[in-house]
Amino acid sequence: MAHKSGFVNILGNPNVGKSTLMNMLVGERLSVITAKAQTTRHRIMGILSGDEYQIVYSDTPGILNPKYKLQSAMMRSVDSALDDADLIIYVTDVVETAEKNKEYLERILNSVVPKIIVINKIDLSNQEALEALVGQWEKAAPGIAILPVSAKNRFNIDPLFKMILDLIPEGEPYFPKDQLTDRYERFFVSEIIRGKILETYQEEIPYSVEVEIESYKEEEKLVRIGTVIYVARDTQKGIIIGHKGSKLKRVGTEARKEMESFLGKKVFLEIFVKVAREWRDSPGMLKKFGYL
Ligand SMILES: Nc1nc2c(ncn2[C@@H]2O[C@H](COP(=O)(O)OP(=O)(O)OP(=O)(O)O)[C@@H](O)[C@H]2O)c(=O)[nH]1
Ligand SMILES: [Mg+2]
Repeated sequence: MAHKSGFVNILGNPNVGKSTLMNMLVGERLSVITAKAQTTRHRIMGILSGDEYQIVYSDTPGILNPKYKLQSAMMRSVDSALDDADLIIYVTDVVETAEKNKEYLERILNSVVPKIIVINKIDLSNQEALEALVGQWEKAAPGIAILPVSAKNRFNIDPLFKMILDLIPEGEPYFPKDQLTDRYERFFVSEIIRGKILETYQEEIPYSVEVEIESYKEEEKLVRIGTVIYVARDTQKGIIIGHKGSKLKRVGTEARKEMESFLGKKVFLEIFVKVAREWRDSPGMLKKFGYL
């Protein structure tokens, strides 16, 4: 068999399980998963290589109508994933219908790239409801393969992998076969903190936060990591820190533990909180944070 390789880009509305699916397909915890919508802000590649294939998955931010410049930048990374795909996996779930975000869906359906529609979270549904939903999707996307899965329970992930392998083109690998992603460790370390922030704080706070790694020093027995949490308003600083620093301390402890298991080394973690006023609408700050 000739070698196959391709870009398989995972798109869909917020919170449908795109990151969970990519992590399952790659077999590594690359993308942050939380119960909150808009967890993923960047396009993140997860590369799966075998002797005869290389699949370059891209996890992307959920599709939304941008309300500030950060969200516009997030949508540009979704658009870029529409452009360079060899195969698009459109992820939906048993909660939403084909009516949700129809405009963008039309754009995806009209693209010439091969597509698979994955209906995720079927563990939350029943046979009858699922059959009705599959029927809806068959009408909305005639001729396109539809596969119900449960990414969280790894149900139907192997059949999905076989479909993907079947649909990607023949070609040489794009990356060295031992490369897992296009991002450096620093990125994943900052994402671990952002994930903890998403889990710890309510309402606007997690969406107003950006995490920057200021220093990263690998020593023989430990990694020293200096980070800054940026908030968009003065009042948010106190909320992040919490009473006598309690909330931030919890975020720090949990993040450090996860970093240690990710890096396989002890971590010395320092976190500072700074205000970058309305950074989500500031081109300069968005550039500094790697969105532009
Ligand atoms: N019950 C159930 N929950 C799931 C499944 N897959 C993902 N989830 C949950 O759905 C939530 C969102 O998952 P993510 O993978 O972060 O979703 P996403 O599409 O990447 O979200 P954004 O990055 O915000 O667009 C998390 O709480 C997951 O645990 C599944 O198969 N079944
Ligand atoms: Mg995500």
